[in-house]
Amino acid sequence: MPDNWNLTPISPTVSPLQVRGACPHDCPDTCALLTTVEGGVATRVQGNPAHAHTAGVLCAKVARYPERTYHPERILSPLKRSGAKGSGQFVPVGWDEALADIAARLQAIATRDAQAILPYSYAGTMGLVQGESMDRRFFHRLGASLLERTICSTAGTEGLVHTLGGKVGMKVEFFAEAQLILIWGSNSITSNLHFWRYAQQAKRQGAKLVCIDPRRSETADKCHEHLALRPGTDAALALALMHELTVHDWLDHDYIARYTLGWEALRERALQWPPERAADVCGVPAAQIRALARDYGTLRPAAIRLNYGMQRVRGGGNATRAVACLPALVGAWRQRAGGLLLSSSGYFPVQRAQLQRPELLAGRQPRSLNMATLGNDLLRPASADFGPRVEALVVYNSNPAAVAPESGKVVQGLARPDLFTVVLEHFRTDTADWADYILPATTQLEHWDVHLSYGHTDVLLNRPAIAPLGQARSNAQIFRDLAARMGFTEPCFADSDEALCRQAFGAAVDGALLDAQGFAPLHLPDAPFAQGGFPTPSGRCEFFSARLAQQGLDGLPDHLPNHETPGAAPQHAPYPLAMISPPARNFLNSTFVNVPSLRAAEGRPLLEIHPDDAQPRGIEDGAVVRVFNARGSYMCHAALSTRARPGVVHGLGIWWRKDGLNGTNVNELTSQALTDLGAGPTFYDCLVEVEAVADCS
Ligand SMILES: Nc1nc2c(c(=O)[nH]1)N[C@H]1C(S)=C(S)[C@@H](COP(=O)(O)OP(=O)(O)OC[C@H]3O[C@@H](n4cnc5c(=O)[nH]c(N)nc54)[C@H](O)[C@@H]3O)O[C@H]1N2
Ligand SMILES: Nc1nc2c(c(=O)[nH]1)N[C@H]1C(S)=C(S)[C@@H](COP(=O)(O)OP(=O)(O)OC[C@H]3O[C@@H](n4cnc5c(=O)[nH]c(N)nc54)[C@H](O)[C@@H]3O)O[C@H]1N2
Ligand code: SF4
Ligand SMILES: [Mo]
Repeated sequence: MPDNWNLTPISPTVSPLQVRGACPHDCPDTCALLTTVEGGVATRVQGNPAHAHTAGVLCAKVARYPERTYHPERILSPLKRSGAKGSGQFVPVGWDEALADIAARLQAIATRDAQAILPYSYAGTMGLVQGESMDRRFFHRLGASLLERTICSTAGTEGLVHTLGGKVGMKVEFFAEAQLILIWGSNSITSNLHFWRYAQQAKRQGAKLVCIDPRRSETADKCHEHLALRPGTDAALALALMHELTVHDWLDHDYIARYTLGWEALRERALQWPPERAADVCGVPAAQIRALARDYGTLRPAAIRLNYGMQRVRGGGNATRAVACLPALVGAWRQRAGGLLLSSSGYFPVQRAQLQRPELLAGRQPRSLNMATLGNDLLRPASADFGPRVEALVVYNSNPAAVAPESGKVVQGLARPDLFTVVLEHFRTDTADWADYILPATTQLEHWDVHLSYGHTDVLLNRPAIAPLGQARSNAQIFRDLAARMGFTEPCFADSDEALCRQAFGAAVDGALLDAQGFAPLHLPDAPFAQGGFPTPSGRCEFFSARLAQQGLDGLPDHLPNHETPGAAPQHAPYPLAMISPPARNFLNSTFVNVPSLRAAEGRPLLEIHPDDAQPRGIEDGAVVRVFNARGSYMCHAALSTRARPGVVHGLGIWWRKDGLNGTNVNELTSQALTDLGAGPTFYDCLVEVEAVADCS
């Protein structure tokens, strides 16, 4: 069936103009943007009031988009390293010279073994065109190493896949009609603002809001209840809730019998988790667990907003499975305002094979490297097991020196004189500092793209509002240009960015509607699992997963203690505090850290620490502290705060390393250990010690 995508370009002569776009950031809200353009300059970026989820409101970060776009430090021409690696010395060069040199260097490596080339990208833009189209074609054709893009969500994803069948769940708008909302591992006011609007609506209509989070976050402040459990203990809590639902018979037996699998086995496991046992593990009062179970067992509709904050620990996959079992037990899915939402991205009919062209591998099966272990992999020698040493790294849409775990090793790898590094960027990030070439990329205001959402169920189109600044080119254009230099002649390397937009969804989405209003809804039932129909192999909610059992894993969800539990192993003894490092409100991972107004709002790199932990260490509010473990050390200012529970400290936000008092950030401390399912990183499974530093700044 032909698609009806028209993609009319904007008129360059009308001024002022309002151009419809989409927020590109890694945020569940995927807002619809309206950019005002005057004389070719973007003067204002607002939320599109016509888009219901955006409702005309943007977060503080993206409301500052012109400030970021026209930032005096934007990279506007290709830069070639002119001093020692990491010296920060670069000279501008023309595109022809840069592309020719990069192509020659990659070609020389590929002639020996293309797997020595590693692409590294994540979600700097979530756009399907600038994030996962021409780039994938290029690396597939080359035969480069594949990248497992695990850095954020794979533990939770696998947890959902093995329970509900995929990244599917409630429609976000129906949270507004719930009577009970569990906000679980999510600081919604910071990282999911437009969901919070619906939660507020529910609250005004009498709903009870409960926050489950080790940190007393801004969101916890505004909920009726806050359960401040220890990091990595969510499965224990969920099992104790099941215990209570079972012993009080707050179960929907009919739903369980018709639409679930493995209840008898799960029941037995749950009965091993009386609230006292979980209270011990989670560090919360048993009475609080009992009260939560009563609410969840008796209030309807009951909705859970799960977020990825709770799966960045060893047992993150199992914890997601345990929580995802709860709605089926009480039949919450029967109502459209009941159930659970972690991610809605599985609903979108993206034509990934069309976009990425895996057939360009032509039968080759390159090795696959996990982006969460970049530090180790950059330092590994060639071996039969590993394959060739990584000789070239091409980074785009990511800032691994700042965001990847155990960043001391990442930086040691980037500093290798024999590593050829190309970084496509807007700014001189911590990663770009180590590049051999920095290539200037366009921002969302300057290129075409099309977006799914992981927080709502609309497709969004992004039309360029302004011409590329300086010599910037879109990621897709840069890989198209590199393909041409490498002599790749397959017709798919000629596809324009607009053609890629069309290919992302084809006829599966109403292109005319997208063209006209900038967004188009998917057509989905309001209560997707009211009568079962889960996208699992059995069609049921799988409490017991035969697929996991076949892999030799536990078929039932269980509580798995963190890799790093205070006192559990001799090597952990010197590090008694658990550190989590959740998002800062005014940054988006490590993006926006260099935007002056947002940086001013965020203040300076901080460690939140409870007064009971600070006092015996002689740490005063505002003092410079050294946070350390066997992997490294990070210096910042202490914020004495009861937002922290005793025993847990918080290093908020992903500041750039170069902003740290000793040139590091929190990821100097995090480990490369992986999660139980999905081989994800364990950022919040990290023990540290903190000491006051005599004098510094
Ligand atoms: N402003 C802003 N928004 C963002 C981001 C950002 O950096 N800044 N990041 C974006 C990205 S990449 C993502 S993946 C999404 C979601 O990003 P998430 O990482 O899910 O972020 P939050 O919603 O802040 O939720 C994290 C919450 O989980 C809590 N937490 C930590 N450990 C545990 C635990 O073991 N159990 C439980 N129950 N809670 C725990 C933290 O204290 C924090 O309040 O947000 C996106 N939105
Ligand atoms: N300690 C700790 N570490 C974490 C987390 C945590 O909670 N704690 N969260 C983790 C999570 S959830 C995630 S998702 C990762 C995020 O890690 P990343 O995906 O690396 O996210 P950012 O740090 O925002 O870096 C994105 C970069 O892409 C660039 N960019 C944006 N748009 C474009 C474009 O169109 N073209 C090109 N070439 N570049 C572009 C931006 O300028 C920015 O520097 O970090 C993880 N790291
Ligand atoms: S970062 Fe999130 S809340 Fe902010 S504009 Fe983008 S999608 Fe909306
Ligand atoms: Mo993420």
